[in-house]
Amino acid sequence: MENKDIKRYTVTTALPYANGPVHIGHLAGVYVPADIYVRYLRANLRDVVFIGGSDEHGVPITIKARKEGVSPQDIVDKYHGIIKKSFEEFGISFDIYSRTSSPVHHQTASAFFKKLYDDDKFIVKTNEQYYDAENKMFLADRYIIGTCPHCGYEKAYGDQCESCGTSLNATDLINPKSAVSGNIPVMKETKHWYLPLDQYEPWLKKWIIEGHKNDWRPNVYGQCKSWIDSGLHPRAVTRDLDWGVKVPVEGAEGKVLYVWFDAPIGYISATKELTPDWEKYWKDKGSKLVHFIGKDNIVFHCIIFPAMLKAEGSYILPDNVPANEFLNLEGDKISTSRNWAVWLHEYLNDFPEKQDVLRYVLTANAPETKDNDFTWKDFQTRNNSELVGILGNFVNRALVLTQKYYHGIVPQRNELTNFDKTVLEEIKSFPQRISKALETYHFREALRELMNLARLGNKYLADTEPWKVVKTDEQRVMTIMNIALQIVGNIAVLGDVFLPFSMEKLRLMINQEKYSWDKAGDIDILIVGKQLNKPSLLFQQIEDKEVDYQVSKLMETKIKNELEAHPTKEAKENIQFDDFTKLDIRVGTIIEAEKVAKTKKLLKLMVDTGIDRRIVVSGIAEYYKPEDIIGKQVNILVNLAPKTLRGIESQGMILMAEDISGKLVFVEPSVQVKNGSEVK
Ligand code: B3M
Ligand code: ZN
Repeated sequence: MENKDIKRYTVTTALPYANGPVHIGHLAGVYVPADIYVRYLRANLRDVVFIGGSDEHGVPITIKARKEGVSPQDIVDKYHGIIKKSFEEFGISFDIYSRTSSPVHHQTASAFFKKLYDDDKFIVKTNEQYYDAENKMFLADRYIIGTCPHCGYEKAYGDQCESCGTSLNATDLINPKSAVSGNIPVMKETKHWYLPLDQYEPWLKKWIIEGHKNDWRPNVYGQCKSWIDSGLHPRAVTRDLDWGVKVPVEGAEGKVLYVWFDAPIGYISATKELTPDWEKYWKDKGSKLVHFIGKDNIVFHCIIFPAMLKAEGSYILPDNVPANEFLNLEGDKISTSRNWAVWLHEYLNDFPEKQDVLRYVLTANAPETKDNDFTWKDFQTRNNSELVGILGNFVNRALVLTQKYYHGIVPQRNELTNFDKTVLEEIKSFPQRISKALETYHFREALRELMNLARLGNKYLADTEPWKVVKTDEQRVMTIMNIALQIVGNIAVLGDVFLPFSMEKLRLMINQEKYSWDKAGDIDILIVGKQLNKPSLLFQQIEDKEVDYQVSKLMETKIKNELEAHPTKEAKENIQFDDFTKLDIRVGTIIEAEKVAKTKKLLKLMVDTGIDRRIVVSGIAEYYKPEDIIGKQVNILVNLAPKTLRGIESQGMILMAEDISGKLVFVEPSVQVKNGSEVK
């Protein structure tokens, strides 16, 4: 990558809504890769600002406040604090973590809108929008839920379908309903300001489709292209809500900026808060703007925000938007509302001081090109066989042997074998290998290269066997240990961008300051005669019981969710004893079973009721195979009027119950009883 013209970097991360804590999906998708990238830039002495903050406006916040019966300000105050702390604890090294409720942001966003307004960049439209008459409110964005016209997902929001990622207008939804009351909305007239995205289409085509075909990730480029190809339309940038940045023009009382208009401006406001020199990071052509986001935010960062910046006129545009796909958890989509997540604050409670383990696993398994799955088993394996088994093991062997043979003093290199020379050359190649991957946003590959350096160390020790040679050739062992230590010293420099907590520990062990990458690849990074400190283990094994506990926590959540999805029905109206005795329920045995042809759900059963043998058609084929239920005792209602199903007369009904997943299960007598025995 040619970086000669780039003087500085502006790196932003999506501003999470301050309506809940953050989980591993956030870290994996956005914050860990961004942090690695920024640590890499800093280690290469580049001028960089790393911007983060909470998104505190929009319907996600007000819906949460409504649910909890508190004010939106209460909600954002609470979660901004929790989120900020989680990021700090995981070493996400923001230069500033701000919030969009800050006065600087309100001024900045307001001024941005005003400039576009004054420059006539908006169109004004009055039209009818969905309105909840009972609650006297317009139903913007997530206040309206309905079926996505593109993928059929039934809980798509008025501004976006979270299932297929399409950005929507409320009127696109099929069967729209108010998220507040469930009511069917009415239409009511209102006036709004629109950004005419259609006018930016030719420019966007040139800029993205022609200009970024080769350097943007295929998933990002593909989404943009399909958006542009399907035609862009004016998009409202104001809303009838009372929580947000007030629209600063006449005739806009009771209106605020659309959250997706104000939130990305939050990156600019935060930079302003950080430094009076903010403009050079946003307006100087020599600055490179990079947005780290998740895939559901692509359209906003690649189309809408750039169009806003272009309309304003004085800003640079994003150079790249390395969006990740999603991380699933144990095979299921991460979901805040279903509590299907690993929350960062809970992780640190259960695995104190293991931030780097999570950073490592989430990078090694990063959803860079497709959705990936986080499993606790994989977490354990990667820790035990990679961090402990490869990296920790190599460093420990090198340092322990140095203590043992030389009281921790770096020995000199003597005569070099060809193998030594190749290994020394290879050490020199690693900075370039890792840097090439990082400059092009291939974080998994970069981490793999770091591990390859540790693998090289392990192989070098295994092949040279200093513990054997020490008995016969002391000169040789000095050389071997010197070379192994140069690998350790290089790991400490290169590894710092990925594993900052462990590399700080390692630097203490080897008495090494935090070098820039100028030092990386140096094969005399640990100089002869240097005194090293006593080593301790960099990583610890994670035991089965620790991950089993995590899995059991998730299983509890799953059961709880399923119970909630199938709430117990209320008792029916009372009946008299006589009504009950009219039911003739007997114990019978299934003696034959077969599928009813051309149906999915029906089984034809022959039941010995003790009274007779009769045919019953039962809707359980999805849950049971015929061969598995022959011989089973069941409860059967024998005096139900016969009914013909698919041409078969069904004479009775088998009693079933529903398990938590909704599956029908037999209600059987607890011991074998005589067929025909009455159930009463
Ligand atoms: N708050 C959406 C999200 O959390 C939104 C990102 C804003 S980035 C400017 O996914
Ligand atoms: Zn959809």
